[in-house]
Amino acid sequence: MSEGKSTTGGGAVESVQQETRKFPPPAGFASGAHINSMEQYEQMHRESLEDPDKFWGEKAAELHWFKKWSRVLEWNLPDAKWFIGGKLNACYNCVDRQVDAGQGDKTAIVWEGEPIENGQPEVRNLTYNDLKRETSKFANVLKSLGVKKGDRVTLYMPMVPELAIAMLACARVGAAHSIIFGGFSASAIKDRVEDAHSKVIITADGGWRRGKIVPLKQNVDDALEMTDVVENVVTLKRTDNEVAMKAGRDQWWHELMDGASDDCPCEEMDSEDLLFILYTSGTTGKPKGIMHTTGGYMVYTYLTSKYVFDLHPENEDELYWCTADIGWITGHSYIIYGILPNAVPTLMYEGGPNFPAEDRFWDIVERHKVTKFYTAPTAIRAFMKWGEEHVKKHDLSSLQLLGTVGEPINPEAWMWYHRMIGSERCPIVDTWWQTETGGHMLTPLPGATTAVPGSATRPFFGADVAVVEKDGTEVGPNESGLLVIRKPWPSMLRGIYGDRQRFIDTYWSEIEGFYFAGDGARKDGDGNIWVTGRVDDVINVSGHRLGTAEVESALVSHPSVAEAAVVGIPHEIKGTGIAAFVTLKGGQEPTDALKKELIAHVGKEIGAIAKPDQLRFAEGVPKTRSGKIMRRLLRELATSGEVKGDTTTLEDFNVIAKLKGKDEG
Ligand code: 6R9
Repeated sequence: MSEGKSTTGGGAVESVQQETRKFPPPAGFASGAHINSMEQYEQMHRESLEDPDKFWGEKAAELHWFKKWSRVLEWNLPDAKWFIGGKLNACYNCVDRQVDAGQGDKTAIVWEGEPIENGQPEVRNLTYNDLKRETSKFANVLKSLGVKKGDRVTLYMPMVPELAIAMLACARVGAAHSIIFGGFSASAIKDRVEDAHSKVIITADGGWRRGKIVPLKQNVDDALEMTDVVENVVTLKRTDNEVAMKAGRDQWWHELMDGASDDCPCEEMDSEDLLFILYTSGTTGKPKGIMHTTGGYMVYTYLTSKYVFDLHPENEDELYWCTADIGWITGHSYIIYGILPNAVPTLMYEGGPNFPAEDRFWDIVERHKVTKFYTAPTAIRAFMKWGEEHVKKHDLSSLQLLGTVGEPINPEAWMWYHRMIGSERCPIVDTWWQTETGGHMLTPLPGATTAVPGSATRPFFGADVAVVEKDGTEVGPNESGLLVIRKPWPSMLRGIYGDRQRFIDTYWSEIEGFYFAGDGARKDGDGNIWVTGRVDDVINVSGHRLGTAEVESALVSHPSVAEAAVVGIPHEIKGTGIAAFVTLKGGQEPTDALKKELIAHVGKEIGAIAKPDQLRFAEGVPKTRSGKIMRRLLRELATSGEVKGDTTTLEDFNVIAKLKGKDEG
């Protein structure tokens, strides 16, 4: 199925520069695909940009609307409104619509829990009828707690069906959810509930992760010690560990659900009503609450799911699995909101990829007969490291398509995925997008696009993605530039919650007239785009975004620390690891014990994903004369121990020599 030859060899960056292997859509796949030729893709892409009203009007009509829109798009840079005047409900499109169509008994969610007891995994199937009943009941629970249309509800839950139920119930009553990934700490919860003014939190006693209990309720309790905005906490029993229940504030999920009516019609929401807020890291210490509204987000995630994963509800075997956590945008868009309206069952897995053993994912694929599989490069690299024997134990012949998301995939990992998991017969879709874009922006279409390992290839319909200079002009073939989006697309962010200025400064000020993504890229002679990574102070650790400033402020919040500088460094599995340089306050001793304590402190302040891989003590960090930390020098130092290149803007040349002398990495 493949052609061309490899010229690759070394690390990710080098091999991306030279990649020449090409993988046209497998013939058997293309014939049954929604979009099955490059001509068809190009024509539709052109139409989508030239006449967005017609293109998106037709596509939006594939969803259910209580009231049709009067205009498709209103664009006043940087504000887009889509499907103006249209009324719809996200939960209705995910659930009720399938029930109305006589498909109530069809499986909507296949869930597998982490623990395996007596050799048996815990599995639950939820039909659209089940989801309608449960989301209606929980919607009534939310109402009984005083939640109204327009309120924000925080969800801090494990990957259990009740998380999907809670988010869809929010959509049902018209409240925006703010989901916090279960790996985040108590202070992260506190910051987010305060920023969102969220009066209700839905959590669980715990969640399972690699055989251990994550104490979710305890973290919520700790967070609520620090703030008093939250009035009600609903706790799901999942792990049966002891938790404290505070009278007047805390209630059990099952007790509230017991008495709840299963009748709750979906609220008719305006197309531009807020569907959710999702916090993501930026270049300052404070996370940004990215806002997504209902109509455009639903249409775009529905359509990208349909075409990029080539979903076929008429195929009774179709079973789609995205391994992300719902706490990230990938889980929002491509476990729930984009997939359910396609009436294709979506698999949700609670636990880790290597529990109880390194073959857990492949065991799940085999047992459930997964057809479409979407994961992250960091996971693929971990599987490569764990060894082929774990894969070979399982029959993966049900798989038809593979996807990746989160960071650039190095061609070696792409080839391994293609060969070991896809048996050289499954197309791979490498999808570039962001929390802010809501859905896929660059991606192959599996029945049309010739894939090239390491490139996310072409823009999706409606996406006008370009690689430009600072002045907005396009760079030439193979030249590096900045990745921008030049026209509005339906699922674009509508703002940062409560911070209009930051929205303008971050996305709309760097390159005039265009959305600036924060990534660098180049376009090759064939028109394929290669995303090379962040060009701002955001680092991508295992596909999860972290601001260097966020980690720095966690470090300086420790009483022993005077100053900290954090940089990303290459990491075999995580893609990017974290190196921290720390200056201690006078009188503090740079001991190993303190180093451990500081690393643990970052875990406590942000979450385990933010823990530095290296921590070095320094007498000072190098800065430019204008006071900017010289991250490039620190990166070089942390990576190679050497500092080359231009240091003429350094404030204190001495600092480098001292850092080198004190290398404790
Ligand atoms: C969906 C998601 C966004 C950042 C983005 C970029 C990186 C994501 C990528 C990719 C190269 C891909 N990124 N997918 N880089 N190729 N296929 O990950 O959202 O968490 O907001 O991160 O991730 O750097 O700017 P988010």
